[in-house]
Amino acid sequence: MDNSKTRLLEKLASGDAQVAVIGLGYVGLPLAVVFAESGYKVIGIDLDPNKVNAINCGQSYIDDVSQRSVQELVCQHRLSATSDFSAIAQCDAISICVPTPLRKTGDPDISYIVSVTEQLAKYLLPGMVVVLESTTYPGTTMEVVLPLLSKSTHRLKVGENFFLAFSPERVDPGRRDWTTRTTPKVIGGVTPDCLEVSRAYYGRAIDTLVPVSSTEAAEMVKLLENTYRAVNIGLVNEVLLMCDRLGLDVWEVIDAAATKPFGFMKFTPGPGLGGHCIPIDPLYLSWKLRTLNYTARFIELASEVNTSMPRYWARKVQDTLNESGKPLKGSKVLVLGVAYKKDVGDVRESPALDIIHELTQKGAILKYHDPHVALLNHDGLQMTGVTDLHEALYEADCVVVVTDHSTYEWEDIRKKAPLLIDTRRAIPPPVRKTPQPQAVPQE
Ligand code: SAJ
Repeated sequence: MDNSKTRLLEKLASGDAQVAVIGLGYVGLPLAVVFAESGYKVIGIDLDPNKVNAINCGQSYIDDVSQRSVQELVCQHRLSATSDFSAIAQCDAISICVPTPLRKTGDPDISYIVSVTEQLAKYLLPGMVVVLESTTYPGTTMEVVLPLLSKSTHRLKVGENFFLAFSPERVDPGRRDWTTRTTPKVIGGVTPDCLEVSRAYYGRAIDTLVPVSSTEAAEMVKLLENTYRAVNIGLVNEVLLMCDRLGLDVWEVIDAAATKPFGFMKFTPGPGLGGHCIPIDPLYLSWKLRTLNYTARFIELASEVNTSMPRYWARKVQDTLNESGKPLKGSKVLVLGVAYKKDVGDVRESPALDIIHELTQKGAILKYHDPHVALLNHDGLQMTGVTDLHEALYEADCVVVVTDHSTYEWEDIRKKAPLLIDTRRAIPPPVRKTPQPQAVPQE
């Protein structure tokens, strides 16, 4: 009987294990730091030399990872980085945290997973454990990663002399209350021994593990989590469209519904869905189901509603200017916030980009301000953010709040903006007095 598992479990338990984290983005770097802080010696692997150099110089480029933590771990030689995959040969445990975007066709693009796994297979040795973290469709670990790793020249047998699992990332950029270490982590192995080994690997650094019966179950858990968000955001965006036609204030309706202490979870309408997860992950699931001749109707409908929101808000700008006798064409429009959500600097899939595109195409003159995004060079848009917000507010014909960063002085903006479209209800209307829920005196 191969004793790879026993030896690996001993290494992981002793803390002498050497760990590799492939992909050092908003998921991989926090994971590498948490592994190093738990006692492992960690080598981060990334193709981007800027990321590699920054880490080796003790710098963090991820808001949620402190400079100090990277500096200390690098000085203690518990964290380093390289672009050289051969470092894997010295490792006992490897985590893959690479992006899983969509192709232009809207189909899943797992090319990063494939290319990294092909590199990994060259250096995979008996006695290693591999965990895939990238969000992907159910079956990827078994149908794509496992066959590629099994091609290794070392006659590897999964569950016997090497171990493979899937554990979805749950990083919520900008969140302070739940961290990589404290957020419960789902994990599923190809075999029971794979699950046992990967739990020993992660259990040293993550407070709570949630084992499931397979890698496909773990892959599906993640997609359910993000589909749940996308569908509920789509629902409240449609409720906004309904309230618009009913002449109701959707935020008042949602705030009141949210007083229900059970059976309701508050989501808020907005400019549309941004980020590299929520707009994309559910489409991995609907794509997989289409290959099984099933149409994931909720996912496709939610995507249709969410992607229509930038056009809805651009029309609102046009109508508001029109009501004040100003054509959109030639009007100066100032967008406040271009990041995909508050208090982050990431513009990937940001609906602000679509709103800017839509208004520019109709002849408006666009400027933007975002305290986290000095330069916009994305999706064919190249703009420099204004630095003097107050001057920009006075110069604008219409101001659109797209991202409600916490640092904005909303009362000041309300006073200075000639016309204001608020896609986030960052600025409650001055007049509406929301009747506070009254506790009925007990008889
Ligand atoms: N949004 C709304 N209304 C809402 C909530 C969000 O319009 O009620 C918008 C946001 O403005 C943003 C988009 O949806 O543009 C996504 O928002 P998000 O809060 O889900 O942000 P992400 O994508 O950075 O993080 C999510 C994580 N969020 C939470 O759990 C709160 C989580 O689903 C995943 O850990 C992460 O994606 C991921 O990596 O999958």
